[in-house]
Amino acid sequence: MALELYIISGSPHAWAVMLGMEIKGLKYTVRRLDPSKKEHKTDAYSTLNPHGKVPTLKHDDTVIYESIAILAYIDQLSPKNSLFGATPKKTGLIWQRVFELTNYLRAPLIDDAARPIFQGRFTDNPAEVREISVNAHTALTWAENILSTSPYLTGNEISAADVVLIPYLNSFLRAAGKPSAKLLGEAFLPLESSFPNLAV
Ligand SMILES: N[C@@H](CCC(=O)N[C@@H](CS)C(=O)NCC(=O)O)C(=O)O
Repeated sequence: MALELYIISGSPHAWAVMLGMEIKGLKYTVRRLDPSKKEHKTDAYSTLNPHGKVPTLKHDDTVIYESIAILAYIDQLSPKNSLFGATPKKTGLIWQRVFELTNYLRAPLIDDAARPIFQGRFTDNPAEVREISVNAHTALTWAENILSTSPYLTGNEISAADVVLIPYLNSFLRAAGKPSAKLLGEAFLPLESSFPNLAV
């Protein structure tokens, strides 16, 4: 069985799948696309992913895109370290957390902060930075509170929820450390001081 994963360097959604692959102990080949050459917008790639986004997984004749769908797919390829839980209660909680992350944490951390910073279009208006900072703070406080009572987002074992959270958090922190985001960075860095449970 040949697993090929199409990624763009720095993509948090691709990182989530790569992290999932490691946790599941799966071997795979990385196909890195160069966004400066628009390799993710070619006709050939659009036959794999019509949205022109990464990640996309090719497994022999099967093609899956959307990072969380890929995580669900690879979870069934190996019994090692279940990502989506083995009981109704666990599975329900994991999916609840995954949706909470994509609905309430992704926009403040990635869409409104990390992506504009990396793309060189982050605002330098202090009032706007303040709003972005407050929203990111609210999102991270939600995760911090959960992690103050258990080591992972759904209990004592790592799950798909943590696999989704970790790349969002790391992408946000990497962006917040950039000189162009100094004002934002000051509110979050170092993470050990602002969110100690997220930092471990
Ligand atoms: N919902 C999608 C999001 C994928 C996504 O936004 N990928 C970004 C990289 S993190 C991308 O391909 N960006 C390139 C573009 O939009 O041109 C998923 O979870 O896979």
